[in-house]
Amino acid sequence: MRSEFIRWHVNCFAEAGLPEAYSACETVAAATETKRPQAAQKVMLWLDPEKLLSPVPPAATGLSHRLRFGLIAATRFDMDAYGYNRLELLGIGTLAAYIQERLPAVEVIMRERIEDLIADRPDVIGIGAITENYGIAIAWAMKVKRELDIPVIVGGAHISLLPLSLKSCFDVAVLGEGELTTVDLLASLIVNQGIDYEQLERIPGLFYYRNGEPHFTGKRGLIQDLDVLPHLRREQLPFWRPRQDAHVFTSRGCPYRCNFCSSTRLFPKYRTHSVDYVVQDIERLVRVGGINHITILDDLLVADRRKFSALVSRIEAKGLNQSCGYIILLRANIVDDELCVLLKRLNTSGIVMGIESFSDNLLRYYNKTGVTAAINQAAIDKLRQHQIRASCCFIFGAPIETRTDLVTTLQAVHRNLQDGKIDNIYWGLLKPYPGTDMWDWAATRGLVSYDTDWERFMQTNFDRNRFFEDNSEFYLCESLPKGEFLAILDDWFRRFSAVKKDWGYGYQEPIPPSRPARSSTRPLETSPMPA
Ligand code: B12
Ligand code: SF4
Repeated sequence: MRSEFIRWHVNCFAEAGLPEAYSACETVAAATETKRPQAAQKVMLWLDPEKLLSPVPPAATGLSHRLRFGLIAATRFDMDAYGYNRLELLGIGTLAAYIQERLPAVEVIMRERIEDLIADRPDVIGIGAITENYGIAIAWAMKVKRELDIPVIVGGAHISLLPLSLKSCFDVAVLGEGELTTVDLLASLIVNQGIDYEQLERIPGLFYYRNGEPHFTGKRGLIQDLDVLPHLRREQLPFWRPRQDAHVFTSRGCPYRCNFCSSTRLFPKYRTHSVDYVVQDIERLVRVGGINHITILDDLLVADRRKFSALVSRIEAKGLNQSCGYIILLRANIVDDELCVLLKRLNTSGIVMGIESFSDNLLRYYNKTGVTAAINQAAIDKLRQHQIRASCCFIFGAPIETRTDLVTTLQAVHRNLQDGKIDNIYWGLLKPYPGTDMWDWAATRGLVSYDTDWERFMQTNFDRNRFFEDNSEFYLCESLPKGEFLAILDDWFRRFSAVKKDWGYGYQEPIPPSRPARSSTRPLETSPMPA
């Protein structure tokens, strides 16, 4: 009788085309065969496709218990010079929306501060982190363990790219795209009334330690059709404040593979939402939310030119480019007249382009396929010709970067600033992000490990004093001594300031070394995990 019941549900999911719920259901089925059949049946009810389509309150399903899932992104509050940490959080937002739709009996609680989340006393907490904030995630998980002693899950870019850095304060890690795996994981937590590692083995996409041994449950397939993801309600997201600008995603992944970038390792296949989906999202923001400025945060929105062109036409047809301006991210080798015309039609107020360097040697080193110094310049010229404001990103301090490479780049930036072709520059030192070739390079030299001080990955405020004082800023360049490198930057950055006062961020005049050291979020824990 019980197996009939299960088969019926499994078929429902298959028919409804819900492969991820199907796999959750399989997990439940396994649990039913072995233990707690009643709990499993309850989950089956929650997963019922009809209820998925119109979520009902748990009371209507006759359930006495909801799983309360606290979800938070590790965030710095001490240093936020550029407001990065204050943007509405789309990553955990997408995850929350999907869980709420697929598991209506799970209550997702999102907070900005860990203290507030703990005060809500959820049953399970999930923490997301990029590398620079992973130390914060560890400190928060330890706090949760101390104060609530409940399961703590970790997800996000850092752990996905470096699972072996998982610490004992986390019970389990969700690797890569989180939606499908987290739904299965929460279903398992409900059925098994906590973490049952034997059951977790059946859920692909997880990583955990058991008896000191690492366990990876296998690769989780990517979501093929991104439109299965519910539209975000931004006003429910942490760090959403009444404002006139918003952020949008239309795709995941990028067809290129620059060697310093981890995006393509995180989302290995390039996939896009349908034009309809994106236009609906934008329309709601503009017409209902009164938004008049949208940053499209895709790694490379215009990678699919045909789709981009269709998107522009639809936005135009609906008049969504009249009261609203857009910012998008570009790559030099795809900039041409046709693209610039599309950008103008979209009412693009500015673009951000990863130039990285004006040295062909370095561009090759970075694996910037299809990009040379001349192509970088041609793209800047073309954008200028079409009067599109360009902010450009640069990376300094590659292992092979010579004085000539560095000066060539800085000279070209200076010239473009003088000619009014670059509006703004963003720059950073090359960092060996986990999952990239640069991580491997640094690891073989003993510069990084699973216990690195993750704060060293902070990009947003280069601290020139730390750069000298305690080696806490990465300096990977092997061709130029630190002092010489910094003297060159100082020299050119002053020249930039003479041309344009607000040419970019992240540069400070030298500060006397007597200044107090900045606070550290270095994890307190010494982990028993293998390094
Ligand atoms: C948009 C973006 C930004 C925006 C952030 C806007 C915002 N409101 O969130 C801005 C421009 C501000 C930004 C800044 C920076 N970014 Co950024 N950014 C991105 C980008 C392009 C998209 C992030 C995103 O929202 N993705 C979409 C969502 C759906 O994915 P997600 O957040 O990873 O979440 C999924 C999973 O990771 C998982 N998940 C996430 N959290 C959790 C939590 C739990 C509990 C679970 C179970 C699962 C889970 O499930 C989610 C759904 O699938 C990514 C690249 C990428 N393609 O992802 C880089 C990326 C995250 N950024 C990166 C970096 C390095 C930075 C900067 C340091 C760059 C700089 N030079 O200053 C700063 C630091 C910002 C900061 N302090 O937080 C790196 C991080 C690498 C790393 N290992 O840490 C990435 C991967 C790009 C790269 N170059 O490699 N960034
Ligand atoms: S083009 Fe941009 S997103 Fe794509 S791999 Fe290069 S740096 Fe990463």
